[in-house]
Amino acid sequence: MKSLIQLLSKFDPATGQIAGAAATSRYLSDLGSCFLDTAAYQSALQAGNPLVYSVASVALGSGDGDLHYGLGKIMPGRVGSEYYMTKGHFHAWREAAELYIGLAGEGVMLLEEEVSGSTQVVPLRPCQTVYVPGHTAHRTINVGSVPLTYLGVYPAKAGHDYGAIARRNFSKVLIDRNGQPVLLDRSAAVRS
Ligand code: S6P
Ligand code: ZN
Repeated sequence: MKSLIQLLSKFDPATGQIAGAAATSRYLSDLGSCFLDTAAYQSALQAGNPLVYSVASVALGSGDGDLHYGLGKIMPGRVGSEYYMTKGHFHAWREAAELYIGLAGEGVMLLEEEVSGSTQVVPLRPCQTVYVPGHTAHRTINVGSVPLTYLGVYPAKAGHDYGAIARRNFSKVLIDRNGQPVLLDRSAAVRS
């Protein structure tokens, strides 16, 4: 049996930390291939290199039936008219689904199915869950004015595949138009 300290975790949505868990921080300079407006990205970087998001992860076991989970915290902000967001990934083990649980703030999940390329935008808010099926790239976006925090629970063997998204990015972008998030085709957004 695992010890109580392993079975129980204490997390703080305000700080984005889980007691005793390692955290990964992503700064603006880590997200070069994510944003549509490269000029806005370069000028934002010249002004500084802010923290865009952090993820504290708990990875207790590695067996087929084990679960890992993470606490994500995405800061409010924009690059040009695009909101701060995560890099986004497929799971390396494509069958792996994931459950997101909204804790604070106002977010959106951008889902893109690998084979069909079909896209869905699903709100991520406190006391709401978003089920991310397998074979689906997922990116989390803060469309609000306060930090967005959430838990993501996934099979231990899910892994992360960032490569496919780094090469071609998501086919859709979520743009702030007059204070409202609007979904556009990436190709159309480039021209607009
Ligand atoms: C892991 C899960 C989340 C993300 C986190 C950051 O499967 O989906 O914990 O790792 O939202 O996103 P990303 O794309 O930088 O890993
Ligand atoms: Zn994931």
